[in-house]
Amino acid sequence: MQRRAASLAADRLSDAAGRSSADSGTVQWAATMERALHARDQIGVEDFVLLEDYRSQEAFVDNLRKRFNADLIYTYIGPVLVSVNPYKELGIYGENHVKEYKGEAYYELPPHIYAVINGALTSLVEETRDQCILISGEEHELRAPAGRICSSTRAELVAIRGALEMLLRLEGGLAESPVIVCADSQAALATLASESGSGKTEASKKILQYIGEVCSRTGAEVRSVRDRLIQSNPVLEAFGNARTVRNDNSSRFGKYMDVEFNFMGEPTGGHIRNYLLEKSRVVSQAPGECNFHVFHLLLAGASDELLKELCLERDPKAFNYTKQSGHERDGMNDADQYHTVVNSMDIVGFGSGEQRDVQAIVAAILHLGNVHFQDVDGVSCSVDNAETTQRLAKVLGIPADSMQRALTHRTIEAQADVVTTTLGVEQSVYARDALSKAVYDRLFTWLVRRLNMSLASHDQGTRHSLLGILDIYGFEVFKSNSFEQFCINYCNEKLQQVFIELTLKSEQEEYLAEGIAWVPVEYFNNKIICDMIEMKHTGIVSLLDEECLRPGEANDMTFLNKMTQALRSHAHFEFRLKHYAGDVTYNVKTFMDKNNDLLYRDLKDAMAKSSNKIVQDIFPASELQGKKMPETVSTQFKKSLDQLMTILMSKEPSYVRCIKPNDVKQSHKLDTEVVSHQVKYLGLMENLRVRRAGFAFRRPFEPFLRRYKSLCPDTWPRYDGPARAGVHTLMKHLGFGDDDYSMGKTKVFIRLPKTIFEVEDRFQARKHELVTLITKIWRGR
Ligand code: AD9
Ligand code: MG
Repeated sequence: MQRRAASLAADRLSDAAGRSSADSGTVQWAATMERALHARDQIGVEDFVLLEDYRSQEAFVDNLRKRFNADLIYTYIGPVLVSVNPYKELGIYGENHVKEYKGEAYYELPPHIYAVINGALTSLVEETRDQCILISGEEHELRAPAGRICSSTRAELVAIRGALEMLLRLEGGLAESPVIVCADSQAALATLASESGSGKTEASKKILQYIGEVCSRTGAEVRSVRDRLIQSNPVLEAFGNARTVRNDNSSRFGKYMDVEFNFMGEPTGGHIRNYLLEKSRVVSQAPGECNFHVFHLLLAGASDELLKELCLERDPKAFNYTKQSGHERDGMNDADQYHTVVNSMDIVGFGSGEQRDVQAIVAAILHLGNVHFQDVDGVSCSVDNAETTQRLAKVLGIPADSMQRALTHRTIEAQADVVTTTLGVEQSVYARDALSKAVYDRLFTWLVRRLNMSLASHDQGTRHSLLGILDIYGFEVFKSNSFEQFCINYCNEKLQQVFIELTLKSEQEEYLAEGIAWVPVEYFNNKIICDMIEMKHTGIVSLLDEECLRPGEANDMTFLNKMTQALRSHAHFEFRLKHYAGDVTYNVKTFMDKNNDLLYRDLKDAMAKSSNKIVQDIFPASELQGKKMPETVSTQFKKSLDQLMTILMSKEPSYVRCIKPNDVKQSHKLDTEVVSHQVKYLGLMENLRVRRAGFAFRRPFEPFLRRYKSLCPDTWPRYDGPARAGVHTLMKHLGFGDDDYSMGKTKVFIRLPKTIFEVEDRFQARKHELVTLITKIWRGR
C-alpha cells in the first residue's frame, strides 16, 4: 500500500504539475513518501481531518481551493464527502474508474463519489444493512443591500435558544416559540438570490451510473432493470426540471429513490418518491427563467403531424405559458432532448397510447394558458377566444361547452343546498391557472407512479436490501419568501435534524456508551425550530390549518394574528424564522390560499369527463363524491417528510455535501466569498470540529485483532485471551502513545486516520513477508 499510496500521490502531483510541465512520466515512478508529503502541500489534504489548523475556515477553504485548482473536486471529512462543482468534464467517471474503486476500502484511493457508493454497496451486501446517500447543498446567498451579511451567528442562535429555554421553563409550555417577528421588516429584509447548481443531481446520476456499470456483465434481467433505473431520469427531468437563472437544469422537485438489490448486490428494482413540485412555474416564471423543460421540448421536437394533432404551433411565443421564456433557451438542444425523452419513455415501458395521452395533457395546458375572458357585468364573464377552449376540449376529449362553463362558474355544496355562482374575470383567470397547475402537478405524480410500476421488482419472494438516494432542494432565501420557501426550508430543517442526529449526536453518544472520555462539543440542535413548525395545536402548520378550516372568516392576516398570539410576538406583515442556516423573513400573503390549494369542483367535474385515460386517472369521479375536506398542502407535506425521516433513520447514511464554486457557472473559478458562505451554512466546520474532537477511526476489538495480530509476537500466531487485552497489548507493541488511541468497552478508537494508515501499512508489509515465506515453504516441499 505504501508503494501504491506513493505512486498515487505522485500521480496526483504529476497531474498538478502536468499542467505546467508535459513530462509527468518521470515523476511518476520515482515517487517516495516525501514526494507524497510535498504533493500534500500543493494539492491539499484528502481528508479535512488531516488539516493542521482544523478550526480555521480560511484553512478549510484554502484546502478546497488547492484541490479544486488541481481538478480534485472531492475531499472527505471522515465519512462525509465534500464535492465542488467543476463546471467542466473531468474524465473521472469512466468505466476504468468504476473498476478501480469497486471493492476497494475508501481510504485506499483518492476521494470520489464512487468510493462513497462502493462503501455503501459493500456494507449493503456484506452486512445486509440498508443504506442511504444524502446529497445536499445550500441554495442561498444572504446579502443585505448595504453589503452587510444579514444572518445569525451560531452564538446568536445559542443565545436565543438559551433565552427561549428559560422562557419555556418560566411559562411552562411552548407558547413562546422562537418566532422573531420583524417590527421593521425592511431593515431585516436582505436582498437575496437563490443559489443552486452545486452538483446534487449530477452526483445522484453518477451513483446510478456506477450501479449500472458494476452490473453490466450480469444477466439480461438485471441489465433491463439497470436500463429502466437509468432511463427514468431523463423522463423525470423533462417534467420536473427547468432552466433557471442559476442552473440550466434546475430540479424543481425533491426526489428520493430507493434501489433494491438482491443478496449478490445486483439491482432488482426501484421506487421513487417525489416532493413538492414547484407547480407555480407552469403559469409564471421569473425574468430570465423558463417553464418546465417538457413544454419547450414538445414544441421543438414533435413532428409536424403530432403538432397538428395537438393543435399546437411550433413557436413558444404563441403560448402565454412559454412566451416569457422563449428567447432564454440559447444553447438548449430542445429538439434532440425531445427524442432522448421519447426514447427513455420507450425503454422504461410507456406504451404509445400512454405517451400520446401525456403529450395531449402538456398541449392542453399550453392551450389553457391562452384562454382569455371578457367581462360581462362585473360579476360574471365569458370566454373571449372560444377557438382556444375548443382546441383544449378537443385534445382532452371534453365537450367544449362543459369546459367553458367550468372556467366561468363555481358550484358550492352547503349541506343540502347546491348553489352555482358566476365568476368575474379575475376569478376566472385564477381558476384557469389553478387548473393548469393542478393538472401538471397531478400529471407529474402520475408519471412517478407509472415509473414505479416499471421499476417494481418482480422478484417479490426474496429479501432485498435497499440503497436510497436523496436529491432534494437546498435551503432557499429570496427577496420575498412565501409558502413554497417555508415548505422547502422546513424540509431542510428536518434533514439537518437527521444529519445532527445521525452524525454529530450519535458520534457523542457512542463515546458515552463506550465509556470513553469525551470533551462535549457544543452544537445548535435545531429540534426547537422543527417543533415550532410541527407542534400539535400550537405549531405553525396546525395554526395555518385551523385558519384554513374557517373559510370566509379567516384570511392571511388572521393567520398571522393567531400566530402572533400563540407565539406572543409583535406582528406586522411578516414573520421571521431563525433557521439553522440563517434568518428567513416570510410574507404571509397567499399562505392560506396556497395551503388550501383549492380547485373548484366544476373544474374537477369537467376533467373527470375527459376521454384521456390519464386525465380520468388523475381526476377520478370518486374525488367529487367525497365530502371530507382534503388535507392541506402543509399537512400532506409534513406527513410525507415524517415518512421520509423514518425511512432515512432506518438506514445507514452516507453524506455528499455539494458546493458551488462561483455564481457564474464558470470552470477554474473558486470565489472565496461564495464558497466560505456555503462551508459555513452547510455546517462543515462544525462537522470537522466534532470529528477531530473525537476519534476518526473505530473498530470492534475482535475484527481489529484478527486483522493486525500478526504484528505483535504476544498475539501471534496464537492468542487466547480476551480481545480487549489483546488489542491493548498490540497497540503498546506498535508504539502508540496514550493520546493516539483510546480503549472503549467493545471498540478501539484511533484519533487520527494517519495512525490507522500506518498500522495498515505495517500489516501489508507483514502480509507480503508471510506470503513470501509460505510460497518458499510450499516450493521447497
Ligand atoms: V438545483 O438545486 O437542482 O438547481 P443541483 O442539482 O445542485 O442544482 P446540478 O447537479 O444540476 O446542480 O449541476 C448543475 C450543473 O453543473 C450541471 O448541469 C453540470 O453542467 C455541472 N456539474 C455539476 N456537477 C458536475 C460534475 N461532477 N462534473 C461536471 C458538473 N459538471
Ligand atoms: Mg438538482
